[in-house]
Order: sequence, then structure tokens, then C-alpha cells
Amino acid sequence: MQRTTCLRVQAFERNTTGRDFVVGDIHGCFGKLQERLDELRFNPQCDRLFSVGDLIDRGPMSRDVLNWVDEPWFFPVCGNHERMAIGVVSGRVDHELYAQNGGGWFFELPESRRVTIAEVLSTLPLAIEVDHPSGKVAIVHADVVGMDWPTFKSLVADAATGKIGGEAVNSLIAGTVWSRDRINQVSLAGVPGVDWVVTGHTPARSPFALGNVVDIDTGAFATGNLTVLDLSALPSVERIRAN
Ligand SMILES: [Mn+2]
Repeated sequence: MQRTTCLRVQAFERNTTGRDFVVGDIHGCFGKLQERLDELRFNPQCDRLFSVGDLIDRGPMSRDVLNWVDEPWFFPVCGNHERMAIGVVSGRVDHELYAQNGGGWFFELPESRRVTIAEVLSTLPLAIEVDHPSGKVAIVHADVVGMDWPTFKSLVADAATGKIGGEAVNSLIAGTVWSRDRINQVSLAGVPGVDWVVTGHTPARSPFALGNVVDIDTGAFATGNLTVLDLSALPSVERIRAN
């Protein structure tokens, strides 16, 4: 089942019975995640937990990843670390490079287990869109680069059907899971065509908003601080303002 990785945007209708949360880069800190969910009295019957990806590597419990991905209330997008694990199995990514980036745990697993994990991670969407009282919320790992949200969605659809291919698709995926340009440039321009874009990938002390783009990666594997944000709190995230 080596399908083309992640080329879809998964859409979710409004949750009329429970709460919607999104968690920052977990990086194997699933124990910490469970603690946060307990504190929030997360109800798996009606609440949903979205994730900005980077479930694995660096932290202590990466090998538990599939237990979480299998939960019917847990909805992650694909991060650059998932891409690396998939790439190691398909031979696109150098083992050494992945090990240096926290992927050492992966090589301690039997090959059949690595293949299974890569297959499941290959089904994660590149992006998620959630209808929520806070507005239409997009979730990607790193950024929506240089385009509005409707254009992004149609490009992903064109990539999935093969209408665009090669370098165009590679750069679409790479930008979405790797880019730090918006944060490095402190760009307040935001992403038009959607109310919020929630991302991870670049650790900060606390969540912050650049325009409508909110980074919730608080570097859990290094700091112990794993952000789980109720989407209802998006409007109160600290806004970076122009100097
Ligand atoms: Mn990342």
C-alpha cells in the first residue's frame, strides 16, 4: 500500500456535541499528552483532538504512535518527521539523516514494524479544515506558503489527481511541512480565504499569532510544555504586532 503521501485536505463538520482541541508538536511525548487530556477532562465520546503533526522522534514514546493514530477521536496532519519516517522506508531519505533528527528509535524496530508505521503515517492528510464557532480553521504542520487557502486546497486536489506533478508537488509538500519563512520574516500578512491557520514546527515559549496564523509548538520534548489549545481560545492567542 505505498500510496502517494498525504495528498489530501481532510474536512470536518462542526462538532455539535463536544469540544475541539489542537495539540502542538508531540515528538513522542504521549505521556505528557495524556496528562494534558486528563487535566482538560477530554471526553473521547464527543470531544475531538486535532494535531499539527510531528507525532514522533526526539521524545520518549515514539513507538506508541500507532496506538494514538488509531484512536477514532484523534486527527493529525502529516509533519516533516512523519515524512522522514515514510521516506526512510521508501528509500528516499538517508538513514543517517533521520537518526540525527531523532529517528534513532525507528531503527530499533523490526523492519516489518517500520513498514507498518510508514504505511499508516502515509494515510495522514497534508492539511485539515475544521468548521468551528471560532471560524473556518485550517491545520497544517508548518505553513500555507505564498497562496490563499482555496488555492492551496485546489493545488492539493490537482496534485492528488496528477494534474500537477513533479517539482510543483514536491515544493507544495516541502513548503507545507518545512517552511519557517513567515516566522523568520515576522510577516503579519496572514493567509486569506480562511479564518485561522494553526501550525507547529517552530518552537516558541508560548503560542502566538502572526495575522491569522497561529503557531502552537512549545517544544514539548525539550521544555515539557505541550500546548493543547481549545479552538474556542484562538481569538485570545497573543498577537504579534508590527513594530
Ligand atoms: Mn516539524
